[in-house]
Amino acid sequence: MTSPVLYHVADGVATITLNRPDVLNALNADLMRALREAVEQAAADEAVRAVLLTGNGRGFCAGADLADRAAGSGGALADSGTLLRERYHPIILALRGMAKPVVSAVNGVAAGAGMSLALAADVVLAARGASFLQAFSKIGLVPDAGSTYFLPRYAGEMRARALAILADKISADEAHRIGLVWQVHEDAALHEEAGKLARRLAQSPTFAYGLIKQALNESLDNDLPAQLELEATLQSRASRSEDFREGVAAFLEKRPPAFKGR
Ligand code: T3D
Repeated sequence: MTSPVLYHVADGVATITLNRPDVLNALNADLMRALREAVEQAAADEAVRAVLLTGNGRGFCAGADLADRAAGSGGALADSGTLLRERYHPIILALRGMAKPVVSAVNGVAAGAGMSLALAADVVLAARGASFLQAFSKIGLVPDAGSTYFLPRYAGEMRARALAILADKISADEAHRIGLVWQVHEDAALHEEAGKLARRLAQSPTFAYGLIKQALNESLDNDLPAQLELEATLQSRASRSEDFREGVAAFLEKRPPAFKGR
């Protein structure tokens, strides 16, 4: 049987590919299980210093597999809240919380929880032909898997409300314009550009990246004194790292740094 998620490590980058192209990589129980395993493996593996999340075929991810839901996988009567807590939340929290950078390469449509998944990355790249859709309200659901957290923070409150309520599909260029995407690349170039970026990140100061993620994860929930204190605590740890010593030495010796990630 074909694996619903492909996992490949090279050059310090774990590439996780959603692999149900016939249904635009919709999230069924098997895919969710495999995705969680892949994300947790990437987070735990010290040889992995960056993660690249993408989709196989013409879609990135069409969100929850509605046929699977209708057919009763996970229990026809299963409560969506239970499914979210058991299947989705551990993945979103692991992507967000892992102490290494995550890049999503959105190769095609990202709908519903598929859009949430894309936005859970630290850097979102998209193909020009990709699109984004808060599909939830079209089927009488509420945005989930972090969409109501990420959207107002990235795009602002009005755009978050309009995207969630209207559920209109927006292009990659529009997503870039409103702050949901870092860069848009031509369709044929996305894979190469995303790989290049992930490999660059995998050569960079991973320990500091973990601390940067922590600072930004907590930023919008803190007031200024609390955030200043968090920065000082994290900087104290960063300044004791091998990479900091190497970074300063490389600067003074006018050579590129060779970061080890610790
Ligand atoms: O209870 C819970 O599970 C809670 C969790 C909820 C999380 C959620 O994500 S809810 C939102 C679920 N997702 C959607 O509602 C999106 C549904 N899909 C679409 O609206 C469209 O497919 C797209 C806009 C994403 C793409 O449209 P298009 O025209 O490019 O492709 P298509 O022809 O609609 O889809 C291609 C195939 O994929 C098609 O199969 P077929 O006809 O070739 O055999 C289609 O049925 C299948 N597909 C697309 N999305 C899903 C799907 N199959 C199952 N589940 C899907 N979500």
